[in-house]
Amino acid sequence: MTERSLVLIKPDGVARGNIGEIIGRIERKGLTFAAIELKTVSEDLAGSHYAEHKEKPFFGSLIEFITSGPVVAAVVEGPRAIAAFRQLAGGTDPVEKAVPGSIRGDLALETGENLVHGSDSAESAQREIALWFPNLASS
Ligand code: DAT
Ligand code: MG
Repeated sequence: MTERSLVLIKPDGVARGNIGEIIGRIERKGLTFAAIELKTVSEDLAGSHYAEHKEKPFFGSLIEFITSGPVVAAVVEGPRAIAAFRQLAGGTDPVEKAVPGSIRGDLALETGENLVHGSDSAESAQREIALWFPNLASS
């Protein structure tokens, strides 16, 4: 079944010049892009996107980081796209939970600056796509 996932290349990935590297890995896996856009992230959008983490001690630094520069927001599409991209991304902590061959495992050093976001479930994907791409028809 074809799925859609909301993928972000976070400000560290854009600033480090990793857009092409990350897009290349997504395309090599066989996933396709239903939407892709360079975006400046407002505090409002950041807070809604990360609402599940509102009570966490790192919430403030997370919002500061994700609003610190432009991100690439994309809707990635394909069979099992949600799980497929989470595998491409690797563990949240790019060292402690390093997955060799993954985006974070290969390219990131810190949990706070781990290059990419990918929706973690079908419900999250639907919510996040509506938030970032309100004009994209849901399917
Ligand atoms: P993921 O991005 O793998 O879905 P998450 O949803 O648990 O991870 O957390 C969202 C982001 O918040 C994560 O990519 C980086 C940051 N984060 C998570 N846990 C953290 C921690 N213990 N310290 C600092 N930042 C953290
Ligand atoms: Mg998450």
